[in-house]
Amino acid sequence: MTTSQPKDMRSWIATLKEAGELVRIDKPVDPLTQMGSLLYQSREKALLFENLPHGWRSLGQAPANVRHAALAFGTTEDELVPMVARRMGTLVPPVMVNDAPVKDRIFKRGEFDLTHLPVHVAGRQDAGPVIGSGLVVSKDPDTGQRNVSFHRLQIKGPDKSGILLYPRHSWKNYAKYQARNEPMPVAIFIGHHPLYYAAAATTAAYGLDEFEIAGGYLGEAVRLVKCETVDLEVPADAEVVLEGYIPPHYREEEGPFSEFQDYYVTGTGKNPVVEYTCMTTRRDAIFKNLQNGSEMEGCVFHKVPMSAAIYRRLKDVGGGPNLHNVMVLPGVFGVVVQMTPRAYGEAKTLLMAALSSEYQHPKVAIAVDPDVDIFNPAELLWAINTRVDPARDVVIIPGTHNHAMDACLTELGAPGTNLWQRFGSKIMIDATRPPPADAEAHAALERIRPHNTHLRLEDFAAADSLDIVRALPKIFFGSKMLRED
Ligand SMILES: Cc1cc2nc3c(=O)[nH]c(=O)nc-3n(C[C@H](O)[C@H](O)[C@H](O)COP(=O)(O)O)c2cc1C
Ligand SMILES: [Mn+2]
Repeated sequence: MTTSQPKDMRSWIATLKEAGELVRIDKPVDPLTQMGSLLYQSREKALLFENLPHGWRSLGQAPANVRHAALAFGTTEDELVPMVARRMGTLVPPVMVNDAPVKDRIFKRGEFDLTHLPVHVAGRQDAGPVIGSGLVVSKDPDTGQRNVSFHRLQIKGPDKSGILLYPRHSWKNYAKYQARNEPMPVAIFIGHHPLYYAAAATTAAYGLDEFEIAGGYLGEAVRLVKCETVDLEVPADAEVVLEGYIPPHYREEEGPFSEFQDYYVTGTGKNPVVEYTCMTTRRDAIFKNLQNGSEMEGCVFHKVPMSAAIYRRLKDVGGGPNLHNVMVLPGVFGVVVQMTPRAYGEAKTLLMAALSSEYQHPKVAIAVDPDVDIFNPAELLWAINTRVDPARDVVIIPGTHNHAMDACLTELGAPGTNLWQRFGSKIMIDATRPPPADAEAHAALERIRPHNTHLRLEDFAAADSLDIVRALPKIFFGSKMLRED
């Protein structure tokens, strides 16, 4: 029997390299003062830092954008969200294994020092280095059900970090431990195939194991191994694992931190800490740095699963609309729904569902037709400018529960407490054309296009102009229109 190599960060680096999407950085880089600037600049390509303090290498901006995410899922940008939405419904249970590369090196308390990891400081006002790439495994103490999610971990010493627990599943688990006055065991893995990260960023039902979602995304069962000092399981093919406990009823100042919406202060305050008991790594472990900020790597992990979860929800609204695509917008509080309405008002029905899914983020929901490129914000503004009668097509819902990290809204309570929330409003913008069923009204908003959309400039350009033409961004006639011709 032949066993294929499991998907891990090594196979992902090879995929990026082969696709011409990886830039090697061989000069020394200081994570505390330099790495954040380099990550911030690299919006197109992944970076492999090969010369970091204490002999570390590290991968960052991988995925740097939705194009990279499509590469990780083995599909195209256009097909990505519908495909992830389908895979989200396929759960593959993990398997327990004994051969675990992540156990090559085992360091007990006193033998490791978190300040020697190449953890970077992302932005000018950040309180210090923060692990942004740690996926936190915890369990519900009543049922033993596992949860995996992202949590920022501000380094506070050789074996201590802060942790921001947004009121969702890990917080719920922690609250149960805290009510028993017991510490919550956690295991944190750093560095793996990006579909593990996509699974951890998927908000599903409480009690659903994100490793089963990861198995569905990967098309193979996740290989798990037992931890050394806590009663939890972690992926055998990760690069680094940290084990420890979150003590009950204990808080310390944490933040500010460069966050996903491009602001520093959200979440800052008295937050819990993690006390670490063990670190295990691969023999030649590669670290993973992950920078947040609008349109940075962190946003890609928000965008893809969130768009897919909303797509999955919308596809059955009202008995099966003509839904084409869904994409979360920069800043992560907006979402665009691409559809062909069957009836007047149907777009608003879908927008209401988009604003109330598994995810708390969406505050702005916009519906557009398939002739609008949803990956290009200029196209969205065009649709809003030319297809919206504000009095008819814009609806504001006041007094809603919004995302607690939405800095422009009123904050109630404080991070680390049960009342923490933002109280605000939501907006729907129907920027679709009249439905095709009303042929005349539909035709009045037919978008111009040239006679022939499969002609390519490069087939006509002179030889000495070819390099110029090839370096141009893809000319947009509407990607769907190009395919129709
Ligand atoms: C890059 C990134 C960073 C995140 N950082 C945090 C964080 O610091 N704290 C937090 O509570 N959630 C954070 N999240 C959100 C959760 O990990 C994510 O929404 C996940 O789906 C929540 O898991 P749950 O539904 O199992 O609670 C982050 C998400 C991403 C994509
Ligand atoms: Mn969960």
